[in-house]
Amino acid sequence: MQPVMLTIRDQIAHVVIDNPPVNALNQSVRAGMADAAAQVAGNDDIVGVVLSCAGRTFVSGADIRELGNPLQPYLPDVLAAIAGSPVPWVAALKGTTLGGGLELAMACHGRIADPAGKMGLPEVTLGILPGSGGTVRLPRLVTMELAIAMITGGKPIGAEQAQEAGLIDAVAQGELVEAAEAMVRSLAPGTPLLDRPLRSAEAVDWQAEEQALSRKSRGAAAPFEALAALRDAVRLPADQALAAERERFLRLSVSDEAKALRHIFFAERNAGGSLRTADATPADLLRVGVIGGGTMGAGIAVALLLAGSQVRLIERDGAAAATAQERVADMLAESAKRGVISDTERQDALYRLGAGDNYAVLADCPLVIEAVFEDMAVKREVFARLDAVMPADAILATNTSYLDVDALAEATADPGRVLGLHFFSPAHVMKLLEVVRGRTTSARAMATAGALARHLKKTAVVSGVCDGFIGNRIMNAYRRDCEFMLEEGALPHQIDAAMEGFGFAMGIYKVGDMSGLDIAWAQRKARAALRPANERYARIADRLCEAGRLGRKTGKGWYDYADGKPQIDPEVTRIIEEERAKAGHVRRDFTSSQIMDRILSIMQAEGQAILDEGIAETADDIDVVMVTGYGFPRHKGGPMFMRAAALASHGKTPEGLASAVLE
Ligand code: T1G
Repeated sequence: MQPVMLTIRDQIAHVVIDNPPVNALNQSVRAGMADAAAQVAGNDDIVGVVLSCAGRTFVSGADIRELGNPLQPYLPDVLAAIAGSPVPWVAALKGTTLGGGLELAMACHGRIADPAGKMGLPEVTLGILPGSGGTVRLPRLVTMELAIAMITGGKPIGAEQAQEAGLIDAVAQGELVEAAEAMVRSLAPGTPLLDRPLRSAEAVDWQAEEQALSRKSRGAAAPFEALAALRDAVRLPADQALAAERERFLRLSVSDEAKALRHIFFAERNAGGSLRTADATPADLLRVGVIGGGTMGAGIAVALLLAGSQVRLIERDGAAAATAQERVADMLAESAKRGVISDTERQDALYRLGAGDNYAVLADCPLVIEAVFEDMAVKREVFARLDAVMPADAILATNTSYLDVDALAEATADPGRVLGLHFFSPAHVMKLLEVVRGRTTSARAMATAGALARHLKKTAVVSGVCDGFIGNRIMNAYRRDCEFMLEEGALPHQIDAAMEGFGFAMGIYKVGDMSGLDIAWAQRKARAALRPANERYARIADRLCEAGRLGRKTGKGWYDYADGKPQIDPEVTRIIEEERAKAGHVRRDFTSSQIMDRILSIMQAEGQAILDEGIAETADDIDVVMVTGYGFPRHKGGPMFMRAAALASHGKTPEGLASAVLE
């Protein structure tokens, strides 16, 4: 089928792009559009063109699979033909008009959008910048200030704001294509967009914009290139600015950053492969039980409520249930305050919540998620009670970050219906979900986890059972090695600075202080007896905890927080030096790149072990876990991607990873 169709009705050409799922501008769409523009130019009967799309959305951008491999016809040439058309084109925008899609719309002479439409230039999130006139056309429609925000930040805006700002001419009240047709018939010829002046460009403080980007970008290059392209739009005539933008675009599309971001774009969409192929009917998610209303349980309840489920929240007694209910209400109020939901949605969500202490009410929930205290004995008791009340086909999930899901499953009458769900805190905000498949977890339990992830709009990855699953196991491995580096001569702030310089939002010691050092301490104590006597073990973290330094909550941890901010503490340095001496190490200096090389190689070795043991399904899934759940910089693509890229640059073939984006 042709991806671009042209039909003429009453002297109006209707050009329709039909390239599911998101009408990406691949080579055949570009060829079809070039053809349509030529047909329009060659037909004197046509007085105007309405450009629209089949399916749920207008064009959501260039085809990401073709980036870095430009094929003719090129988009800028197609857009120049449309902009220079003898008759006006009006773009009818619905769904998400993104990237090259918005550039296409801006090359048209009028734009009208569905009220729910969203428009943006998200190219920086793919390590590139708009490559077909976006940086030159957008600041002629909207103020330079908004153009900078949209292009360097990548976030789309809604139809109403787009109209107020000047990006579109109207929001359609009735049927979109009909409204577009009425617009094209009434459009008066105006000055071509590229001949118009920039809007409010003189008001911009470019240096301040650059400084603001430095604070946000965590070392990514594309936002700075995008800002520079916008500055070119001020300094250069439009045709030269277009050429300069194209040069930047072509250079960036083959950069390591762009390859890494394309890798993670597709890795996220392919994550949790076996959840999608599980051959069974998932449990219904209309009513879900949650046991435990602490931070985690309440967050899970909020996530479910926001997705439209009814939630039965169970606590150990009436008073605890009331507190849990309040916690959920507070979280919902916070979401409403931040504008994530409306007040009506907040009320509606609360209305679907029931809290109490009677397990019997769970009997009509096809799925129950337990999120009580992280202790095997406590969880076993909960599962025994669930066994007694739940119908035989209900699925029982445990929210755990460490515990042995198989051991818990064995404590129930039907281990097949048990699985682990590792949510990340706050559970209604964080996108990642580790689905832990036990030895005996059934296909139906897996299908239910897949349905739950889609329901909650989370990125789910499947993990086998092991200590810490994928994410915490890798984090524990490199945290342990960081302590060895402390023993050998590094200091906490140097390790944090190296990680932050690499692109982590926060180094491991600041993160530790924020979440508290006591949980990991309790785990180390619990496992002390199992540790082989000859295994290397650094006692520094234990010494801090023994001294009452449990992190921010006690005012001291790896840093001192006396004045709110993390300060280097000589007491910590002294403890490190004492432990270094005891371990018999001679102090040596570490550079930031030596620190990062070590952290990355530990992450990669542990990641490989996780793959070899069959704990993770793919190396890409490991990258998704580290990027979405553990602060690994997205623009580096994840530890396994970096390893594969390094191997490929030495002429070695990476095993099954990211090969599509490495050439
Ligand atoms: N190219 C190729 N495939 C794409 C695609 C794209 N641009 N966008 C989505 N897909 C696939 C995706 O892999 C998935 O496939 C399916 O469509 C549904 O996506 C010249 C250079 C549009 C908001 O950055 O933000 O234009 O997994 O699961 O949640 O200057 O996809 O089903 O096989 O995400 O409803 C700029 C990226 C490109 C938009 C829809 N455009 N896409 O979200 O579904 S660069 C973007 C999105 C550019 C110009 C430059 C989202 C979405 P599969 P989905 P969704």
